[in-house]
Amino acid sequence: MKGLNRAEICDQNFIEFVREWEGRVEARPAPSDPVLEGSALDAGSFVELLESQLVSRHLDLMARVLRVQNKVFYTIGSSGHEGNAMVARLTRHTDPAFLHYRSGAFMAERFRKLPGMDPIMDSALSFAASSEDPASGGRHKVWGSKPLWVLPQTSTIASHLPKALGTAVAIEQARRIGHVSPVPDDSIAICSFGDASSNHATAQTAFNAAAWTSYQKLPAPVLFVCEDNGIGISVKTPGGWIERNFSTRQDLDYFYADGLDLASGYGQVQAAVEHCRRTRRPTFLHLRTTRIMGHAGTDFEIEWRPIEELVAVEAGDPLLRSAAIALQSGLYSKDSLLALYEQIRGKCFAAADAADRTPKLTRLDDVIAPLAPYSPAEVMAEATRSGSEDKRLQVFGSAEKLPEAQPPRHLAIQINNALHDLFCKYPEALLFGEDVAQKGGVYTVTKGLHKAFRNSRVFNTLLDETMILGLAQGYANLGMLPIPEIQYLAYFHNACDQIRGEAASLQFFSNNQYRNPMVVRMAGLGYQRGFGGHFHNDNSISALRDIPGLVVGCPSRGDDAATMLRTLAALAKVDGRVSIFLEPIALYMTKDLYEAGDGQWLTGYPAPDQAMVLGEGRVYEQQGEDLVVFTYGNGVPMSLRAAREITRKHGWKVRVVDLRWLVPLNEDFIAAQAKSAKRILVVDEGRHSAGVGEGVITAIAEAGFAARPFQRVVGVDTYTPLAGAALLVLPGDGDIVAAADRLA
Ligand SMILES: Cc1ncc(C[n+]2csc(CCOP(=O)(O)OP(=O)(O)O)c2C)c(N)n1
Ligand SMILES: [Mg+2]
Repeated sequence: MKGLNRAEICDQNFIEFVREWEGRVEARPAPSDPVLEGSALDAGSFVELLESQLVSRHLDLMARVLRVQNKVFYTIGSSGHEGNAMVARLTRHTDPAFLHYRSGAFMAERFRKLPGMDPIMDSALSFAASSEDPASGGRHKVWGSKPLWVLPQTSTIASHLPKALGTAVAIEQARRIGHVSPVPDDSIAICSFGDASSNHATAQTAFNAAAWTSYQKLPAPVLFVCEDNGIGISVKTPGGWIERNFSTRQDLDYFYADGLDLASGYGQVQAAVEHCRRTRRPTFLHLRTTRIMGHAGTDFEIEWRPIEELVAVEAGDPLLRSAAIALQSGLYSKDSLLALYEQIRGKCFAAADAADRTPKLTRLDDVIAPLAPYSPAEVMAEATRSGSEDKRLQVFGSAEKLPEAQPPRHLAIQINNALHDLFCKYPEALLFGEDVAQKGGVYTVTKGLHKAFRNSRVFNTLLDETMILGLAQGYANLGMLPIPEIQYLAYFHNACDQIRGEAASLQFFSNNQYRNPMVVRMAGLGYQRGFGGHFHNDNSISALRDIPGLVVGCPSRGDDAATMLRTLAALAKVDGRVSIFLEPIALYMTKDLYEAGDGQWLTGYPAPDQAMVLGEGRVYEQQGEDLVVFTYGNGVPMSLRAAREITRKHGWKVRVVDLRWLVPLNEDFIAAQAKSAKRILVVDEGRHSAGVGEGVITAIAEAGFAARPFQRVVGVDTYTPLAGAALLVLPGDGDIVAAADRLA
């Protein structure tokens, strides 16, 4: 076999193995009989599983050949993992699946569950980055299918475990809140991953949260499938580690199955699946696999692994074992098996050829179309649609107690009122996070919700932001409206990938077939008097600004908070969007603007038929053209105070523009406001190199107004210190006045 690459050698190995096989042939079993004596697998199922395995293998082989011809753009394969077809066979196509990248055989097998589907052609379209690829529309090679409940996953290993658990929990939660679930009540969530990935923090948090859930006797029907091939790219997993690490965890029920042998593995997989479905307990299936043909087409194992080791691994190819079962059982002769092998190879190449001739993504607009869908009219109609009046009267107490009938109140109260209203309007809304239930949140913003809407809709989670956002994705996957809370902006950062890599990417990578809409509430920004230091006064906004498709709104006053929340919920419902509602902590309780007791930062509660247009800012003193101040959040009241002083000093009419929407920045709105400005000031409480101001300034410059006299007041590139020292690093009223002085 000189001159062959390892893929060609594995291919040859199969053919030679069949040709040279010399075992005893048994009496051919009937389709419903065990394929081999004592096996839980019947002959009919074996025949189909074998075919799924061969489809997967030939897709891999085809990809290796056509990659070099630039007709295929992905070579991470499934070879050695074909045993995962058993998991697909033993579960339903309505069991939501979050799959490892070595899931070719799982997919081929799941494709059988619905008529008229062709796994070979669909995969070929995906490999070829064809715009006709039914999974992602040519955006990525993903395992995904809308009708088959396979939600496409990113390449970030382990990042899908939290949402898989979230989906499992959501299956049960739907029943508790009377939500009509799109999948049957006794569904389970399936989640596969590699042995190396099981060590990842994101995986571990899902295992922990699953156990935490089942320990409390709450259902969490998730099947974690660890496909253990003993290696991660080139790093070996210590022998026995997976069993050692997972077999004795309480509240995570461990099962082992031999994924290299369909005859013995099938009953073992069946036991795990049945256990998960029946007990609704988190189940860990340790599936033995191997890795044939390296990590990917680019991994030339021959360069870094001893040849003896390679040969030994290749000898453990599960398709050789499947071939032996096929021959020994008498279901296939050598000739018929080799004919099947070649027939499937032919189909894969033919599909690849056809896929190569299909259109690719060639227009930018098409590439980004599913990223951030926006239907302004429908969103506004949904945002201004009031919930049931009866429900409101019941929740708020009486017509006199409705929030719009109350005197002006501060931000925290109006957010609280708006959340109560959203809960009246959307029976599928859920609010969860750390301390949000009985306590009503650290700042009492969620006070009363738990009492009014009960534990099934308002609940505390375990302390883990990754898991909070994973749960949110799970609820969203099943059509609920999650409103998770991240207690402080600083603590978003350790879970950021769940939004950046996962939630915000789903519409893009699924060509908008799957959506996980949510409104994430996040308390943040600086200026808390006498409390906190950095982690409670984090002003880092850039981590939110570079997430494609995300919407970030930041209200500075109570009425805006209410109308903005309605729009965010409508964006979720109508367009499936993921958004962040950034609540400036220091303004929660702020009542006064200019002088103590003036009550000028209190606002009335807008009636439920009012909402805010996405991207629209609030303008104070539209006629003010001598100086236009662009700002947001805490910068708004600061700038309004400074404006008074600037008018007194320089006689200028000053306009203050509250951007309100930080992502995406409304560049047209900014340009329109800049156009009539004689001087421009940007007041940005973010950091010098990573705030919002850079975006505002760019918008102004690109609109052609760069020549206007201009100043920026911005935070310093530092962590925020404790107590009074914080005010040294954050912009203050005086800094704004001083900047105006420089402009004068
Ligand atoms: C978070 C993250 N870190 C690193 C990588 C790069 N990477 C891709 S696959 C892989 C190894 C995974 O090994 P394992 O989980 O055992 O799965 P296998 O490939 O063996 O099936 C690594 C390190 C990644 N995709 N995601
Ligand atoms: Mg591995």
